[in-house]
Amino acid sequence: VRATRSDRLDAAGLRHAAARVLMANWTGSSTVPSRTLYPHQWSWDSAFIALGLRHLSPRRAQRELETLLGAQWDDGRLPHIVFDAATPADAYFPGPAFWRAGPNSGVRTSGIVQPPVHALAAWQVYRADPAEAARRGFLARAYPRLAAWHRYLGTRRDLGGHGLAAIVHPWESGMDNSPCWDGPLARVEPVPPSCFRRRDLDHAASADRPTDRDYGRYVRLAADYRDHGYDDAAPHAFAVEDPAFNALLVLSELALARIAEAVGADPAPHRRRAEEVTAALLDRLWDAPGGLFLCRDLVGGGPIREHGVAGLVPLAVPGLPVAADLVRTACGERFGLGRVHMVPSYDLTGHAFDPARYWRGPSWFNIGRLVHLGLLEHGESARAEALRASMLRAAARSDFAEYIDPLTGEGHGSTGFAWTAATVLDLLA
Ligand code: 9YW
Repeated sequence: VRATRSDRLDAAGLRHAAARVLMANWTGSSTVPSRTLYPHQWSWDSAFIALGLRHLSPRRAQRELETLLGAQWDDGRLPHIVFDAATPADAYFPGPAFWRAGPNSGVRTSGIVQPPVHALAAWQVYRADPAEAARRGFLARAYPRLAAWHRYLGTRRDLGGHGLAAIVHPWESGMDNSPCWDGPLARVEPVPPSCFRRRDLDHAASADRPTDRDYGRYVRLAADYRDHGYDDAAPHAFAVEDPAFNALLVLSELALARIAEAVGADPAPHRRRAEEVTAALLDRLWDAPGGLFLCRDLVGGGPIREHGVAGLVPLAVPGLPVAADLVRTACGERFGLGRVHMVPSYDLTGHAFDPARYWRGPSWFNIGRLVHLGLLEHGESARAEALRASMLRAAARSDFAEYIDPLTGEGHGSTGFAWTAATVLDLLA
């Protein structure tokens, strides 16, 4: 994909290159985020990938989501990884032998979850080709599974008891080593590095990745959850309400209401739930002085006073009453919208800001797309267009990098990254 390194790449060339990335990462039933770093199916990646794939092949986009939904557990949870049986078990850590998990169908999965982008993706995939979707019964089969997934989040995961879904592991946020987790993680005793062998460092620079100490804590939390049988009622050393996770739940409930209508079910409970989660977001996580949503620590108690990009994601919620404040924060010194490349994952002025290390500063394409949708939703079309141009430029220059340095635009992590390519297709459609 050498041609994509050019700054002057035309839209057709970029679209073609993005399609090539998605085709190269397709396994036959789903798409791997990266051939090197992440050789299985990841939950929220698949939703973003389906949003891009729908422009190439609505049928393949349906299949992507169906493969993930096929790995759903009896309690309704959608696992964050579905392991590809044809890939060597030790290609990724922690692999199937660590999680010892999966639904009764025999598919091997992890036992934690990721943000609920799936109903949102399913609705848009349906709309890309309603006739093909109807022929395959796509929505009718997806609806009960998506509804069960949301029910799981609304019941077993309402650990705070105020209507928000809680995450019980940093990986569940999708923003693994965000500085927002430093405080809550400080209470977790890391397992010694000798207890595991990281595979990510075979494929990426260690300065770009979480530290060994982070990994020791991730492994401890995941092993404890596993050893409690993935029981959400068991004690948790880490439990947090995250604004991005819950904002995506709102968007997905709204999409599920549309899906319900299309399949002849009652949309009202989904609309009601979207309203309830929005109200709880405002009530529990909004920080008016900072103009940003904050994460809330359910174990230590109280808001986590770190400014992560998760706090900007609720901008995508239609009718959000504090949208103007969020736009102001996005354009201010903390996130520098319009002055840096895309949207940084963490406060540019924050004590922990690092432009290269994963979720501690770098800009990510899936998040950029959500902020872009939020700007469009709230009538900020000029800013949305500038962000879109920044994303297309960054993807082209970085060979579809996993993430980029917000200060220089330089790519980091793996290249040929699936949701980067999918987001490009979505932005060019
Ligand atoms: C890991 C696959 C996943 C993403 C996450 C990202 C990373 C897995 O990769 O987590 O091994 O650290 O943080 O958002 O879904 O792309």
